[in-house]
Amino acid sequence: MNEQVRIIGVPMDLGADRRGVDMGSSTIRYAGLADELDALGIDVTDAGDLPVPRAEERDPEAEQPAEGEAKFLRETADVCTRLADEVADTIDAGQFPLVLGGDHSIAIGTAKGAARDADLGVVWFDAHGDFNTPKTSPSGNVHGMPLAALLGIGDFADTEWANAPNIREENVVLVGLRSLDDDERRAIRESDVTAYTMSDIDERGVTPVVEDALDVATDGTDGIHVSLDMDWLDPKVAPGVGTPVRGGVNYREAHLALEKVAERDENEGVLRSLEVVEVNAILDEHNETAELATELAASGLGKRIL
Ligand code: 5AB
Ligand code: MN
Ligand code: MN
Ligand code: MN
Repeated sequence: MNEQVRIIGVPMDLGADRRGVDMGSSTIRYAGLADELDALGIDVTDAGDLPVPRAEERDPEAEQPAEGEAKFLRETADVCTRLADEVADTIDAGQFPLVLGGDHSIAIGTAKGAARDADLGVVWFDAHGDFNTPKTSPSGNVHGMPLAALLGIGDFADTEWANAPNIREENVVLVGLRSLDDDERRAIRESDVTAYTMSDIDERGVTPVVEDALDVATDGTDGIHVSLDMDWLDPKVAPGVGTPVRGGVNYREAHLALEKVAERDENEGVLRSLEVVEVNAILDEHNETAELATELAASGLGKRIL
């Protein structure tokens, strides 16, 4: 593990239909992230939050997206372009980027930045596939599209700000799926990404599934990005998310998964970036989802019980 961590907040909610996810980075900081990492002997700097336009600031006369178009795509492109630069600069400076969302659309920027001068594997902990394109999306919300965007699927093929040629489908793994749209399911099946559902975790247990995921993501790559959507967890332990789906991993399974990431990184130095997204402060109960996000980041960065 890199001993120097740079926290980058992205108070983005334009990619989701719900307000409240823009406060995610504040609530995770408030839950004590810096102290938690400090206690691990990590040298923490906080870059603060990237500027993100608010939905209300938009010119009401501006054109609304038509059917088959994504909402706020231009604003999302601007934020993700800045974030990608910030992440790439952080890695160049010998620091480790820990990105706090915001909604999951920001993963386009994080992973694009981490893949700038490296072949990157991606481990995506999520209830959802995030594999929609503007054409297939039932909502138009970009937080349901970031993986398709990074892989240049459909209309995303020509989007320079999103399509990341250094990320190969063969090195992308989804873990914990339990809610897919029909076209999205088809697109995942047709692609070369690896997808583990909650049933795989139920049958095999979380450890072998995560170990397999890490094998896929690290195979022939220079490093991996781990993207943690808090709706990966069961809503009973992580109620503060905008798109909860029953039947997710429990508290201990989530910790175990992130501990496996840290263990692999300790042995092989594979982790290039980590992000935690989709914490919704308005829907949370006593900040418990933000606290859990903080704990899981610490587990991923090497916190051990003994
Ligand atoms: B999240 C849905 N598939 O595209 C869509 O939370 C939900 O980043 C997307 O995983 C959930 O709107 C996006 C219905
Ligand atoms: Mn999700
Ligand atoms: Mn997601
Ligand atoms: Mn969500």
